[in-house]
Amino acid sequence: MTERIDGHGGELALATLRAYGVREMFTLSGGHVFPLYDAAHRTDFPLYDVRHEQSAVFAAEAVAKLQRRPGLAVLTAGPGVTNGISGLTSAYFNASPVLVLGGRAPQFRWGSGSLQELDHLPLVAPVTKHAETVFGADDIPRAVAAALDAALTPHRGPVFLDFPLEAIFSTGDVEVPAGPAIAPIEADPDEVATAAALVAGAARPVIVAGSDVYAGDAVDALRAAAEALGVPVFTNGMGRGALPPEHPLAFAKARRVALKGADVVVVVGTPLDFRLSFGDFGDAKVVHIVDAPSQRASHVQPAAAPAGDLRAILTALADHTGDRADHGDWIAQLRTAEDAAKARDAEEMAAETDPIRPARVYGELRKVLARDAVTIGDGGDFVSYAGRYLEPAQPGTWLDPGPYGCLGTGMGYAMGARVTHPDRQICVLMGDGAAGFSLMDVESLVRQQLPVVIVVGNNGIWGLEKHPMRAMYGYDVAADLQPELRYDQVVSALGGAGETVAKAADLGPALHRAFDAGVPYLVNVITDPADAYPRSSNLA
Ligand SMILES: Cc1ncc(C[n+]2csc(CCOP(=O)(O)OP(=O)(O)O)c2C)c(N)n1
Ligand SMILES: [Mg+2]
Repeated sequence: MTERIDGHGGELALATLRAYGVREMFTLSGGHVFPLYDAAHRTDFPLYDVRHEQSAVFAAEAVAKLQRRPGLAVLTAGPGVTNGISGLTSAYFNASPVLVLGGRAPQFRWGSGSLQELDHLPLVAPVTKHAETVFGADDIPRAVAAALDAALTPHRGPVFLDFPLEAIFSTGDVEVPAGPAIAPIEADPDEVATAAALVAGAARPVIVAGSDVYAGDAVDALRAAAEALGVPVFTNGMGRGALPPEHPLAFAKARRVALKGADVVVVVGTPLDFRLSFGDFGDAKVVHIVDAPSQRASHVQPAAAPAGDLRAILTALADHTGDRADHGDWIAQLRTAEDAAKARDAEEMAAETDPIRPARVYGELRKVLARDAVTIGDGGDFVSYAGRYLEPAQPGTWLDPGPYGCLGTGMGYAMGARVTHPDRQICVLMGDGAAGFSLMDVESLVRQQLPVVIVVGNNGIWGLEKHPMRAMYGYDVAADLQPELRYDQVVSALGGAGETVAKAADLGPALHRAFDAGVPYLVNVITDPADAYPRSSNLA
């Protein structure tokens, strides 16, 4: 059902956004975008404002990632838009359907030197699926709909529109599009059949499932495929939690053993990038299942690469009727490796050291977190440990920055998660370095009554950089922060609360106080600066 709207540019945009399921905007004030605020204000459309535009875009991205629908950030002309570019880029790498609406200096005197007069398009074009300037109010609904269709079409991603001042402030009278109608991409059935036969016939198959499995609402189909073919499943990104940790086919810690021993590796819904040794798994055949042909890797020759609707492809795998090998011994072998690694981790998570090691922080946190808690990682080593020691129990409960690896997502992601889940635990795991990028946005969270818990791993250094630099050069520069800085007092000053913890035994009670606080609460854990996350490549 379409609707005719007679109103200013902001009203026309907002009516279209509503039709596409957008339910809130994240923004930082600027006169160029006032009509969008006016439209929101007059229709009780929730509006959340922040202290740095990066947080607005990250908040919109968290909504997009968690809810699988468009997230909206509204940024003012010039510096508002440029401050949002790291967020847009993260959304691009994460395939998140984020729409950024930008203000823009007036077109009628373009070139005369208006305030904040910048052509944003060349800057955002490389990191968006669609970027357009909309020159007339009447054209706004069409443009918003086209942008959102592009954002929601697999392979998903961010889009950008800007509105010259006179376009958004003037009025139009137009039909508003009805909402998204995204046709699923059908994979080549022969390629799907080849993939299914390869997996079913493999002696030692492994599935690695990533973010697009969740984004494509294919979690149940993944589980069905894994169960039908008896294949162990590892996950990354938003794929984490797709199988509950207690599921007999859910694995996390035996990854190295699995990828080394596998004869067929099925990577679904995530690129063959640095996180997966660029798709090089020795002699194993690679099946790469992607949500759009554009996502096929050019640096690897997979044995099969079906491209299309992930739910349909995985359902076809589950329905495979041909021969299948028994993988019982292989699964048992991996389970032994998994259990051994789990036992080692359990020891580390219980270790009583002084200073506290990050593992213990996660050991204590695991006792406090509910199964549906949303955990957010923003930092270096401290977040690598989070990835290792936390086991998301449900899909859609884990937010990491993704392959762009941008520090500073913390408070924006927290805002988007809190808006998405008003009643769940929201917990940000932050390096002390990362804290510097977004902690001021605690003020936004306090003011708008969006309580979250922040646990800082305070080692007084940019750990993920300091340790590798020392290893490479024998010295390090630009890698130190103030030791034992009271980040909790920063949060208290901004209207939240918090405390510093230096003894392992005090962690548990502090975390309980944090989740009961009802305001943004920062637990500032003084951790061991000598502790370095073991990794093969440290460049980040
Ligand atoms: C915006 C941005 N700047 C710089 C980096 C490079 N970088 C990656 S991890 C890291 C150190 C993070 O330090 P901290 O948050 O304190 O976590 P730690 O490693 O100490 O646990 C840096 C500087 C980055 N990824 N993103
Ligand atoms: Mg640090």
